[in-house]
Amino acid sequence: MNITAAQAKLFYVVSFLLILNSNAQSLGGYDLWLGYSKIEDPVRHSEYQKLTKSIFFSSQSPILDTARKELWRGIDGLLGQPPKMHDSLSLINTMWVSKKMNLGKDMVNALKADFERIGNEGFIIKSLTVRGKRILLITANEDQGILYGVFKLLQLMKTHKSLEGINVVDVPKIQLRMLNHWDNLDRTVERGYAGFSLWNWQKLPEYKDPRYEDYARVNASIGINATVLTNVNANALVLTSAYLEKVAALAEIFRPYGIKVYLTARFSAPMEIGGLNTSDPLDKDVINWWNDKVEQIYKDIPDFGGFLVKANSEGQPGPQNYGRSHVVGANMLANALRPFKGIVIWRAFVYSEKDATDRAKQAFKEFVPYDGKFQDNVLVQVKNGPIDFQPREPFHPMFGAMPNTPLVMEFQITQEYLGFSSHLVFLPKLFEEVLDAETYKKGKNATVAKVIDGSLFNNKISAMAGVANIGTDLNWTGHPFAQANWYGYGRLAWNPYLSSETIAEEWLRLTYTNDSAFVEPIKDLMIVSREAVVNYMTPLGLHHLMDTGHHYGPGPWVSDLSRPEWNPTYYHKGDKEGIGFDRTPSGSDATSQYAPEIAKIFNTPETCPPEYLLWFHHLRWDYKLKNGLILWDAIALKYQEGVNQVEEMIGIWEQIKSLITDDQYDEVKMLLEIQLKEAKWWRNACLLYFQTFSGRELPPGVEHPDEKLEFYQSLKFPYAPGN
Ligand code: BDP
Repeated sequence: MNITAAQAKLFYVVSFLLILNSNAQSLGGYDLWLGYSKIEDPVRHSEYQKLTKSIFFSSQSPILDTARKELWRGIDGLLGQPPKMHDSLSLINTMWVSKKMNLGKDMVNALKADFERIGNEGFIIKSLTVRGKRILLITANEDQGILYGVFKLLQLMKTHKSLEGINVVDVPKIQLRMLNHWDNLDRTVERGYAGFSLWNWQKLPEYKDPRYEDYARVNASIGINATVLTNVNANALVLTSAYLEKVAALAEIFRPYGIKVYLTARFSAPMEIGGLNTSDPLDKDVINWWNDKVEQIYKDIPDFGGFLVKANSEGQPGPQNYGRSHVVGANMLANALRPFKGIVIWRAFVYSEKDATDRAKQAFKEFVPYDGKFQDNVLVQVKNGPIDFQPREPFHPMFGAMPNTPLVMEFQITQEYLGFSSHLVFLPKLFEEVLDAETYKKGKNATVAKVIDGSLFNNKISAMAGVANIGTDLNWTGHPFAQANWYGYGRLAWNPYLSSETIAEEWLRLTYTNDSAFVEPIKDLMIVSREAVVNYMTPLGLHHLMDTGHHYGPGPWVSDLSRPEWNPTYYHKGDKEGIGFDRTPSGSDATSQYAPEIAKIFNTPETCPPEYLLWFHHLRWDYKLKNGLILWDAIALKYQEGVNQVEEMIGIWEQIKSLITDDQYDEVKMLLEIQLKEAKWWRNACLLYFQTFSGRELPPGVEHPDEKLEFYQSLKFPYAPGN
């Protein structure tokens, strides 16, 4: 077929427009997944224009105002012209945004079943015919549902989904979808790699940084409805009047976005800021102090969420300082909060240097006997694995073991053990692995997700928490792809059954472009990134090999720390014979904390999934794996595989160069080069060190380290961030 000059010109114009047809972020990533650049696809543009030509949106509340503002902003950006919005319903309206109570009886009846399903936060987006006219309806029982529905509609438009015959009924499966900020009052962020804390305590309450509202908006867009502002290693000062005023100012900004504020409560606060000489939870003065404190908080912040508490963990004060249990401590605070409908979230991250039991067993041992003893406004927050946010851990055995206590899943979004904000690691892959894990606690299909969403044991309250990776960096998260971890965490808190592939695709389309030439390969890159980091840091079930304090880089040789269970050598137990932690009945017997069906699988190296092999077994260097390799070779090849995977990731990134802006490309390219350098560093340091035990040569295919072990051991990082 011959093409004319005019056709050729048209082709170039269209191609040019297609390149522009991206959601390319402005302001170096500040927009996150919420940039609303104009949709150039003519078909979608005209479809959306027709549907949103005249919008009936009556807002009578702050949350509805937020929703209305967002809809206006989104349509203005996506379609290139502001929509016409009306407060009263008329025949010309092509779109209705309305709560159930403002809909006509007939429509409510027609949607009865949907309204019953969606609770307080769910929404319905539906294409309907009313008196012969097609309309697009967003409705919900409550304001918050409308807000989430508006965000959903804009996301559908951004990703060019047809709204023809649309029928979306969506409801969060988990009630409390929380961020945990490990932010200190001096604005440093424990384990934060994206700058300083967003909360400018010095200038609050008067100075309200516009960024606070942007923060709330972004969180609302993925359904996050709760935020703990302060570090679990808590500072009692935040509970003083001077700070509570500041907290109240933040709460006021977040309220129209449906986000409640929580604080961490330092257990010794009655002594530190209350002038008492004890913090014993059974002491009358202590009880009164907390009651008064809580009352004071609710005066300033009527919808205050409650307290998150790290007690008797890593040196933090707690009820055990007075010979009282976690239950007594948690219930005392729960009693203070109950009249105001506040809750206590009590962390189960406990292990003691005085207890010789395998650290992986201690939280279970301490908490499971308390099942059913906490007040009904207490939740127990459990990290995803039994040690500490490692690149890979088996799921925490507490999930499924406390049927009468609502358990909160605690994920770490900030990459403390996964390359800080320099490495591209797509965490929803890790989160999904944990959520999908089978507990066998009530027969088959009793996954961790079902424990968390309360469906397995009919818990009345459900929650998920993510340790935030957010800071003052222009793009919020340091690494542009770390934004995907924030996004993905929010999506999984909304629906823990979503697949990581779905999430990656959504995020890429919303953040970069709808061009599948970009989306498909980069989705693959994201999916492989989690396995890559496991391979180059801690393959085959190895864990806790990082350097001390800052946790940056490898330190498998560290063995001189004051607490035995802080030493990497405690975990890998490398010796002349072999390597790995025996957690079977012949060792620490940690496997007995799982259901027998799982314990059986973990207990024998032949049936144990290879990814957990050295988590549960101490094996000889020449142990033969199912794939025919001896253990030493398998470890070495896994480390190499991790490095190779990063090289592949770089190769994929190079291929998409022309599809995004130079700035977007360069930023990630430079970070991937750091990741590659550090992957090699991990491989070299760990293999050289383990080689001192195995005494074996590196197998063919594994690159030889360019430095000696002593070099890697000599590296020091006094200013590594987040410590
Ligand atoms: C560890 C972190 C430490 C936290 C602790 C916790 O290194 O900074 O305080 O977890 O979760 O992973 O309490």
